[in-house]
Order: sequence, then C-alpha cells, then structure tokens
Amino acid sequence: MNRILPAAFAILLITSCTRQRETEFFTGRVDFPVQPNLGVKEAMAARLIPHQRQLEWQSLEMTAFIHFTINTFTDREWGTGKESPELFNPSSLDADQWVRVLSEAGMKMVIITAKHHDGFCLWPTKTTPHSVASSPWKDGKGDVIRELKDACEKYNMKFGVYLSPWDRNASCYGDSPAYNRFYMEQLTELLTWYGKVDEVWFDGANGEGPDGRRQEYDWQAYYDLIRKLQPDAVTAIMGQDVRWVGTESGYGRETEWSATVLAPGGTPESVAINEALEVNAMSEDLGSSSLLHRADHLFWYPAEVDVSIRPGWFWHASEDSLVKDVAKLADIYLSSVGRNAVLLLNVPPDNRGLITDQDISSLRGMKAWIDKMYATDLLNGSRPYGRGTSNLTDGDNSTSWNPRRNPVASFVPAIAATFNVAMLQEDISKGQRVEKFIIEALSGAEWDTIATGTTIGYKRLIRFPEVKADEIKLTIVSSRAAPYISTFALYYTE
Ligand code: FUL
Repeated sequence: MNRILPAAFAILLITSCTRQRETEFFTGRVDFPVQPNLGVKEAMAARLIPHQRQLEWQSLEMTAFIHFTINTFTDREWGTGKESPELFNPSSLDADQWVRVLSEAGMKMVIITAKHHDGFCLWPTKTTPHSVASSPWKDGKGDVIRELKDACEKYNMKFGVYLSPWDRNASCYGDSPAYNRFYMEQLTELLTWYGKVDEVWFDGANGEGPDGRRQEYDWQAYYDLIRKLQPDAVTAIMGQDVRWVGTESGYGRETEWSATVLAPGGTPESVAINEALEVNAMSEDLGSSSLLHRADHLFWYPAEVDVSIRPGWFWHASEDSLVKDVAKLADIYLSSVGRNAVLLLNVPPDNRGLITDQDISSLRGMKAWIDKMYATDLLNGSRPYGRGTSNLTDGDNSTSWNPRRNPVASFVPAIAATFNVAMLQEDISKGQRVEKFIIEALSGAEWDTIATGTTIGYKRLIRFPEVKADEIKLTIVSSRAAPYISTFALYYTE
C-alpha cells in the first residue's frame, strides 16, 4: 500500500506534465532549447501554429492578382521608369467588372500592382507626380485603387496591394534613408486612405546591374508600420506571414510544410539564419526532420503559389491566344490548393481596362470544373470504422479524428461509385503533423494501395486512376504527434 501510493502519484504527475506539454502551442515561431534531441524538436514542431491572420488567409484558398500599369500600354513586362504618364489612358476601365469576374471564379481576394518596378502609381499619391494624377485618364482625377477597393466592398472581396520596393523612377532610390522614408509614405497612403487592407505583397525583384544604385531596404521598419496601420493584414513574399512557393509555374511541392526552417522576411536575422542553413524559398526541402535536426528555430510560413493565366504578368495583345485553358487551370488548382498552398492567379486587364473574354471563359471553365468535382463526396453517408473516424466525413471542419494509437480509419461507402481524387485536411489551428499517409481500397478480396502521400497541411488533393471500392482505408503511417485530421473525402473528376 505504502509503495503504491507514491507510484500512483508519480504516474499522475507524469501524465499531467505530458498533457500540459501537449496543450502548449507556439504561435508563428518556435525557438528550440539548446541541444534538444530530435524527438523534442519534432514534438515542439507539431505544436507550432499559425497566427490568426495566417489561418484566415489560408482558408481563402483562391486569390487573384491584377497586374496593370503603364506596362499595359507599352507592351512590356518591366518598365524603365522613364515612361510618360501620358501613356496611361484606359478607354473603359471597369474595376467592377474585374471583381465580378474574379468573384464568380471563386477568388476571395484581389491584389493589385499599386506600383510596379517602373514606379508609376495607380493612386494619386502625394509622394511623386509619377502617377495617375499626371495621366489623361479621367483628366488626372482618377484613382484605380479607390475604384478597385469600392468594387471589393461591393462583392465582399478581400483586398491587397503590391508595392514594388524596387523603383526605377524615384530619384531618391539608392539614397537608402531617403527612399525608405519615401516608400513608407507610399505604404502609409495605401494603408490609411482605403480602409481595410488584407495583404501587402513585396516582391523580391531588383534588376539593377552592378553599376546601378544599391538600396538597403529597412524591412523591419516596413513590417512595423504595417502591423501598426493594418494589424490583420498578412505580409507576403519579402514579408513575414506568407512565403513565395519558389516557382511561378502554378505548382507547389508534393511535400509542403507550413512549419519551415526558412526564416521569413528580409531582416538581417532572417538572412543570417537562412545563410547558415543554406536554404531559400526555392529549396526543395524546407521542413523535413533532417532539417529540423540542424535548425534552432521553426516558423509558420505557409506557401502562396503565384502564376499568371497568361505567359506574361501584364496583358499583351499577342498573348490573347495563349490564355491557359481549363485543363491547365484545373491541374494548377490540384497542384497548389491541393498541395497545402494558397493559389494567387494573375488575371491582367487589357489596355481598355477590362478583363478579356478569353480570360473570362477560362476562369468560368475552371470554376465549373471545381464545383463539379466537389459536388459529390463519395464518403458522405459511408459507414465509418474506428474511434472518432466519423469526424472525418461529417462535413464539419471543426471536428477532427485524433488517433493516439492505431491511426487507421476505414469506411464502407454508401454507394458503389467510381472516384479518382482524395482530399485530406488537417486542423492546422493545432499545427501541421502528418509526415506520411496511405489510402487503400478493397475491391473483391484484394486491398490495393491507390494513393500515398507525405504532408497534408490545410488541404491535400491527390488524383489517381479511377477506382471503385467496397471499402476504403486511410492509414497515417507517420506523424510528428497525434494528428488532427478534419476531413477525408473522395471525388470523381474528368
Ligand atoms: C516579380 C516581378 O518582377 C514580376 O514582374 C511580377 O510582378 C511578379 C509577380 O513578381 O518579382
């Protein structure tokens, strides 16, 4: 008896400490203690979670880019900065049309090039005369940003701005403190004149040659300003909340960790961390356990897949026949949203200031394809086996299957139908945990592996040859901690 009591007490203590550790989460970033073993690191990595603004951003799934500026009138991709504002003169600019078309295509946010590398500003900035205010469009009284924001309000669309740090027009570019002040004034205008801004997009391009002016950007000051003026906006690419996936092809990685060793943004600390680990946004591996082994920090830094519906980012008449078709956009959808990323699809208006019929027809086709795929989930109404597995198919993302042991879920479909796409979702508000999974199908007496994958994250879609099954089995082969999986669905697509 005397010996049993202390032992029971010790067990109680250990269990409650373990529970406490399991409920401790790290938001945005985790710093590992000095010399932990890999097990400790993995357990901590499993409990790294997004900031609320990142969580909301991830659930948008599909967002749109609008590349539109003086380049639209000069047929260029990168302007020189020497273009006359006289060139900017769209005959029938209609931001309402842009947002209506994009909203009908399922886009949940529009991000516009308020200023591209040539420095021309689409709003009547006080910082430079190189803007719409000096153009013939609406006699210099127009404001593209205002028109777009108004249309976004009307269609309940989120709104973001791209403000190129590289500026080939500003005379102070290269005088670092002066340009940083100028750039922050521009940011301040954009973030205070138009109401809520949901994403600020900094690209990383800087094309000046060795003899060009070298500008040191004060990234930390930019981030602080944005946090102050628009606390809920995510900052992307050279920003701290959203990572460039590393390609502009529309395809994310098969293994896509949102918990990455890649340090976000352009601050000296981030640069030093990434140099020491020899990683950048294009590295194939940003989150494996072997990388964790070497890392001192881990960041919630989810991927955004930016790609243009056309070959170029800006509209060119010569590319009207080269708009991506529905099959290509469908493949891009599966390889971006379906690989734990947010799609940022660029749809550039033409020199009238309108999205062209070619683009509209591809967008409509893509949306119809997506809706058709999701229309019937073959696991809906199926009979689940395994504790908590009904949470996978109840259509409720807030309930999860959280197996601590024996992570196998099986289902007998209600209808014998053919499928060729599987969808899995983790509840990322509890972190990203799954490292490997297998889906098997029983047909007759045979179990066949129909899909295997590594990471899941917010959403994983996998397409495979058509299958008809009497029973379906999902096995989580490896996970950093007991996973929280909110959805398992099966679809058919053409
Ligand atoms: C890059 C730019 O150089 C391209 O013109 C385009 O805007 C792309 C989205 O970002 O950095």
